[in-house]
Amino acid sequence: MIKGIGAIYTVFSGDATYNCVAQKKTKQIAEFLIGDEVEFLEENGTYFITKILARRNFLVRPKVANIDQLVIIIAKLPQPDLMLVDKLIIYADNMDIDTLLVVNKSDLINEAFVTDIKNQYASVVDDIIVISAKHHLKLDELKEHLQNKLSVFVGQSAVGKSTILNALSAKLDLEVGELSKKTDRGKHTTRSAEVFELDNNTLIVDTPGFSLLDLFEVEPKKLHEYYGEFLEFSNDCKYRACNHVQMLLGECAVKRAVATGKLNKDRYDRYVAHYNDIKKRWESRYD
Ligand SMILES: Nc1nc2c(ncn2[C@@H]2O[C@H](COP(=O)(O)OP(=O)(O)OP(=O)(O)O)[C@@H](O)[C@H]2O)c(=O)[nH]1
Ligand SMILES: [Mg+2]
Ligand SMILES: [Zn+2]
Repeated sequence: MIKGIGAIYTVFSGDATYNCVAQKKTKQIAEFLIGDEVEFLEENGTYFITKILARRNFLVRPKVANIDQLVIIIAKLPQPDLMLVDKLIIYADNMDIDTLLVVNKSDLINEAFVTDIKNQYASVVDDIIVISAKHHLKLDELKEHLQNKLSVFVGQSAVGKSTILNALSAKLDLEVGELSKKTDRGKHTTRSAEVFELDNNTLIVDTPGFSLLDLFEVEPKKLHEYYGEFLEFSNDCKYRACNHVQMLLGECAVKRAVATGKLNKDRYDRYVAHYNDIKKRWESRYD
């Protein structure tokens, strides 16, 4: 896995790092992205990258490839925008990236908040952890999840993305912002995405706000496929192509599961809102 700076690329291989240069030929083939898996060889004391291996996924902005996990960070304040969390999970799912949901600022929350988040997301994301960056609580657990991976931190402004990074590494001193007293919202302190190396082979991209989201939009009739928790019920819907929105309770097993508390109602209600939203946009675009 590489981390590039200028014309020198740091390549992590096993426990060692190598400073490599691109072979002329390789350079012509493609541009390197952080996270690229490469082959390299040594010639007279210089290491040359000879090949970029196929990418599992990549982002254009920031330029990273082979992302292992999206670390979605929320807190009680700023008030979580769970529709945004839902969209990030869909985005990750589509790119085949794992998801870790981090509830930060545990010093400010009560049990009920955590229980609600777990009810909504336990079956949807790969893992949920509760930490406090400010008070250094459960950071070891977070570290374990990050080890030997390329992670991208995302979340609303002021949830504590940069604070977490500072807490994870004594080397870092990133700028952190306050919540606006008037609106209880963040001030977009981090301006551009940047990659940090915690250990060999452990890379983290800190991002501002939500620049990722505009890149991908699901087709309305496929949206339900991204709500994994619906799956065990949807086979019992009367119609195969049921979208779990317009159908009656008697026809839609997903709706019945919501009514009987087997599926989380908040998640389902946001699904309906999301569905109607993209449907409207698709219709105005293609009609
Ligand atoms: N109480 C408490 N406050 C925290 C915690 N973690 C971060 N904060 C505070 O949250 C505020 C925002 O933190 P940042 O790290 O700047 O948030 P960010 O997500 O990087 O925000 P942007 O860069 O704007 O996207 C700061 O005032 C931090 O001190 C925590 O665990 N507990
Ligand atoms: Mg920040
Ligand atoms: Zn249905």
